[in-house]
Amino acid sequence: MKAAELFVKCLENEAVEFIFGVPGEENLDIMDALLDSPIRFITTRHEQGAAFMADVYGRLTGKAGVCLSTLGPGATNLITGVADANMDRAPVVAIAGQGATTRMHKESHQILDLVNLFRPITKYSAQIREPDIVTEIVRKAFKVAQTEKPGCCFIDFPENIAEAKVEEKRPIEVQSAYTSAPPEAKIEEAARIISSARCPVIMAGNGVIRQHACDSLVSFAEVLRIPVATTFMAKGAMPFSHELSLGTIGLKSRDLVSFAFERADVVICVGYDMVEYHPEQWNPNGDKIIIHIDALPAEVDERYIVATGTLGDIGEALRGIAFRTRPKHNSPLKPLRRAIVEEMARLADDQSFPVKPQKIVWDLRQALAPEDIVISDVGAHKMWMARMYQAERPNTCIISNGFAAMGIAVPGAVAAKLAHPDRKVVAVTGDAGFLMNSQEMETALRVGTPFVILIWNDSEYGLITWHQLRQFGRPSHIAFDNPDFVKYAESFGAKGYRVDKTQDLIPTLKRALADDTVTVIDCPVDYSENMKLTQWMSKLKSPI
Ligand SMILES: Cc1ncc(C[n+]2csc(CCOP(=O)(O)OP(=O)(O)O)c2C)c(N)n1
Ligand SMILES: [Mg+2]
Repeated sequence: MKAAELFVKCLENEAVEFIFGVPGEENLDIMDALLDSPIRFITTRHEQGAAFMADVYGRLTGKAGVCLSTLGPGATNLITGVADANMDRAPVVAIAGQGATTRMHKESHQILDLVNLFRPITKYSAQIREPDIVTEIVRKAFKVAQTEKPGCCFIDFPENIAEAKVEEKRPIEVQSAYTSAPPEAKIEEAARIISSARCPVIMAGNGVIRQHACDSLVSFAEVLRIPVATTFMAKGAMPFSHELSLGTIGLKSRDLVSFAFERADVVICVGYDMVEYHPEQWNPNGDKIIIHIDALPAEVDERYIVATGTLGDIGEALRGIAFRTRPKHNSPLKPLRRAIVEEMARLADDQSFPVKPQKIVWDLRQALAPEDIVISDVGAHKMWMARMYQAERPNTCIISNGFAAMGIAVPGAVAAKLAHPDRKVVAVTGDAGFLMNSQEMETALRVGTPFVILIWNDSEYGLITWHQLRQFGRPSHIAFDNPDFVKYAESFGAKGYRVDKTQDLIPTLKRALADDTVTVIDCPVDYSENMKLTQWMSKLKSPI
């Protein structure tokens, strides 16, 4: 058999369902071998789209998403999505074709040293130099990508190796690395600290979702009566409707939830990655007693000096600590929840136009069921979604907050619909981020993944305007013109709607969700609320 055929067998052995990618000259043998495989190839319109699809598929399923490109420019186009997956801890295996090993030592058409190019944005980057090592490289890439903390692995596959004959052999058996239970002594120590805490609070990060420890988190909070704030990427780890939920933390300004951290003496960080929300933001004086509950040791940071920690299975740790801790009767943080819930609903009935961000988020929540999935792009809209979207279940509000790359929402929605065909999917995006990967609407229509794209239209790089106004009081080079998004959608064969008055938003969302095709909703947004929020936050008084 050819090495390319063995390679595809190895992917089947890893239970790969989809490969997202763009075919090229240097991956001809893989593309041909895929014709005889049950793996579904999703042909995308840009390699960045393919990488974002693999990224979101990996994040939603815990199984590595797979993307594929050709060498040189195809591979460099993968980079943003690969870096995003790696920093957001999404398991991904990225594969690129490569020129023959007989021309790699010299200046040669489209050849780049891809293994080194991908090294800083992956956990493992390797070239298949011999047909014989296909099985080991593929197994290693999947194992490393899927092991805590997950991330991206890169495989460079030269064309002459792909077409070379290889002795028929079996792929290596799939074994997942086992996460051990944390040591008893550390559990005892954590329980001791929490028992004597005056005002503990929990910061839940994406590790809780990755390790399927959400139920354990909720029981832990309930048994010990400790309120929980989630990071952007942990939205839904604790249902927002739960009386112990304080919603989401992560804005760089002091929001209501920040008061919980100002007041707390002990912060219990569970599955928390500081790439999302720097400790400087919530522990400026470095005086919090920090308990670190995660699979791996904490990153070094001046403001994250750990009092104790448990390494290993998060669910086991939470159950063990809850069992040994003396619960408090009432948290002093309780009144904070009331203020947070009130703030969420403050503009629920606002009918002004353009639509206020708070109202868009509110109406979107009303239009969707708890298990439906929204994927936010990156911009001011992401801040509002993170702050105000009430997620009830894990992995129902996907936000990129490690690398935070614009352009993820539309391709991400394709992957979400493929991973969960039974749920509704909405891509929430700015007008700028939308046009970065809007070509994947064609992919979505061709492969049959209906979803709604909700564009917050401000004809600006809104988040950057917000930062500029805050820092310098005047905007610099942030305005642009948009195409007619309705006609643009229609030109793809998708459906387009424009929201002309705020009352129309909910009915339009409902109609679009029922359309069973790709739909675009052009929704004008009133971003004067951004600076109003900044001013409101600067005057905020603690309700506790
Ligand atoms: C690929 C990429 N380029 C640039 C940025 C920096 N950036 C973050 S948000 C933003 C503006 C986003 O504009 P838009 O998509 O219209 O969303 P809005 O802020 O208006 O809601 C920019 C330029 C980024 N995060 N990712
Ligand atoms: Mg915008």
